[in-house]
Amino acid sequence: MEAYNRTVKPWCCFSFFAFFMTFTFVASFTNAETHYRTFVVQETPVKRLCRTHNTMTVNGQFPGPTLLVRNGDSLVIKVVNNIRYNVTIHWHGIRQMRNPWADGPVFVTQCPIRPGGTYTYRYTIENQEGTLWWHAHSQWLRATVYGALIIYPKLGSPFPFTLPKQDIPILLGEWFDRNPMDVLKLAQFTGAAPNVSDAYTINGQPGDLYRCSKKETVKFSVDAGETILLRIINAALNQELFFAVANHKLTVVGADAAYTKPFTTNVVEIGPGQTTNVLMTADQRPGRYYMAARAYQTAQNATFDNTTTTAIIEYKSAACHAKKGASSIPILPMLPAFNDTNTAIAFTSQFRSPSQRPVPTKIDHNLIFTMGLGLFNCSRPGPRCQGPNGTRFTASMNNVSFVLPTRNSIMQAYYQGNLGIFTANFPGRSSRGYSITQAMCPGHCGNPVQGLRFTSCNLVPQYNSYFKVQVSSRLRTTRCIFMDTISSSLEQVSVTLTQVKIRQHLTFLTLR
Ligand SMILES: [Cu+2]
Repeated sequence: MEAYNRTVKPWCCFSFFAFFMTFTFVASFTNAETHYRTFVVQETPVKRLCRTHNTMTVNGQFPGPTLLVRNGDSLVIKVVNNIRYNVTIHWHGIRQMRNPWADGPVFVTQCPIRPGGTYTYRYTIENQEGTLWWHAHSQWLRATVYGALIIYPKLGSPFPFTLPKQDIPILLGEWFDRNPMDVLKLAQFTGAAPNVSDAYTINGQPGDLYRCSKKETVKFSVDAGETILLRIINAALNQELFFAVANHKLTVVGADAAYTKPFTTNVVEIGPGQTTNVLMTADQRPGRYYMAARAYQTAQNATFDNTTTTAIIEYKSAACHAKKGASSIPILPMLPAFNDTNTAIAFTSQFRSPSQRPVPTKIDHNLIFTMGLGLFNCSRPGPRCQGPNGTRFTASMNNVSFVLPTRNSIMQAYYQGNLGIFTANFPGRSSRGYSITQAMCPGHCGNPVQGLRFTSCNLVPQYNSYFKVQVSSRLRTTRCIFMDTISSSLEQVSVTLTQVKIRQHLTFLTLR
């Protein structure tokens, strides 16, 4: 008791302050949770487009389980491989600060989990909020092995908008009416473009417009006047997509686990890997409205899946209206033309940070990445050269094509100083001159140097070093991207027949 009667002396203040700080520090940690999950990768019968396939899934679910976490939480996910292929899981968009071993690209940050094997991913979410997703990162397993990763703010931290009661992940995918692994294998053998998908899907279902799919079309019930949050994730393998909801405006509030300055749009354009959060108010006549997605495709003469996937937004009061004789056939949204680049650019150019941020002006490194799909000349025509005019398609960056190691992962090799696995001289610009502002590459764009293994370890910047990176697809746009830091995460960028688009951040690039 006596202690309480003492006059407060400065050291007391200090000790109280220290206690307060320690308490706050500990409290901020105790608020964070650790989520333990087991992902069993397994074959599961899945029927789509009238046929049942033994589909690769996680825990028998397609799409896979949704992870719900908070900023600051840790995840411990044990992956058990019960399929006949090697597998890894990538946590798409997670910065993986100090956790590069948990990033997942096969033979880049880790060796694959072999059939029968397990691997436990451990990482912490650091200053990211919004929508991300996870997917397999070995060959084309990601066609069906994927799910949403939703990051809420820390307990007690507010959203920058009122969080609607209905918070709905919308996973857009591509469905192949054959084993996607075989589709890839065939393309890698022939050198020609891989077969296109047979359907797009919303939360795993193609929707009303495809054969044998009507009954399982995904439906969302809404109250008239209510606002819902749609977390749109493009989990398609290669295809950029347009997305819209008939008669309803969408307000973009976030993308790729970052908030954005809100803007309203009729249509969303979204590249593979990207996520876009939109608010939608059910302010139309009670009824049934399709949400729909289809391709945005600019590559000339390239075949693509030109079908349309749908799900239904159904006003709860619409059932009564239907009884009164009103039509219950949903209204389809007007989607832009497949090659409507103006609409795509009008959409993406509206992205702004919610608050003004200083743009770094001191540039330490200036890199120009030219990415595209080249043609590799074969010495003589044959079954392995079935690309245009007896060539093989070869993705390249700065005219260097990438070959995955088979004996070790690049990062392991880097840490072990095993220089036989990679080279550290990846060029900061293309060896050939290109007009990087030209929309299309005139004629033949040159052959990539094939078979060079590279890693950009020599370019790993220190925290806070500034990079100015100009990314140029030889097929479309030029963008400048500033990065305040690059995590040691390695992100695969798919270079396909279409364009490459990188919206927000660029980590490492590996081409297949
Ligand atoms: Cu990814």
